[in-house]
Amino acid sequence: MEISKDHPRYRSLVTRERMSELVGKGVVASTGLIAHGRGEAFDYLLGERTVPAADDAARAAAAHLLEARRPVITINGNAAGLCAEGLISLASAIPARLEVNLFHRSPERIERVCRYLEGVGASELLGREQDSWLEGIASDRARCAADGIGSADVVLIPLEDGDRAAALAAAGKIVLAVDLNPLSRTAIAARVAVVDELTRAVPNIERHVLELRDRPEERRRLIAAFSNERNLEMMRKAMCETLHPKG
Ligand code: PTJ
Repeated sequence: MEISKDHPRYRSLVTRERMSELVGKGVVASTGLIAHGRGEAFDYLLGERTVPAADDAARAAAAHLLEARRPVITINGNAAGLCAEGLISLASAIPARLEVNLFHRSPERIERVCRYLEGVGASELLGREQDSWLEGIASDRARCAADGIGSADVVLIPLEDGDRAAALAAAGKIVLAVDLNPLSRTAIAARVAVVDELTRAVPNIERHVLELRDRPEERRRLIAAFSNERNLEMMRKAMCETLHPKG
């Protein structure tokens, strides 16, 4: 479809077109478009910008990623379709492993998502071999890579489903989420939920990683001071303020 650059929703329309094409290629799940639409609705409530509380969460997430012994970033179809290059760049800045881990999984789809990521520069991807299990999930969605999620201490999960976020937390991992829905089970289960649109959140986390790299004391101070509950409350307030502007 031809989209005019003058259209006020140009960026959103181009992203929708790309996500829809990637459904055709088997990278994005068909229900991924529904998840994307839900994300867009929450982003409207944020004014489609990174609000200060989301930036605080991004900085706390960066601090955790740098303090981790074995940090892993998981990638599903939506995350690949929206932000493949950004996630690859973030992983190399930390450095962290990248693991493809899908909700709607089949060996063919895992292969397609891996190839898509490799096509835009990913190397040493985990996820083709799923030789470990997460306790607390009663389906093959519990499967993960022993060298990745299985042995990670800190896991960044963009756009994850609530069951797996809770299972990762129950397995003793520090869960960092990027999810525009501040009411989601994922956001609530996370140690740090960054309530921001993925393509804004990922480069922002990377910026904080670069700033905090040589500042271990500040990292530990940020981690100790961060309350996910309080941050989610601020994010809900930010959304209410868009709905009911003062003055
Ligand atoms: O590729 P698969 O098979 O692993 O499937 C991926 C999806 C996303 C379909 C699957 O994990 C799923 O169904 O997720 P949920 O439970 O719909 O949750 C997705 C969450 O991401 C929702 O809370 C959305 O609000 C949020 N979200 C959607 N788009 C964005 C977003 N958050 C940040 N940035 C976005 N662009």
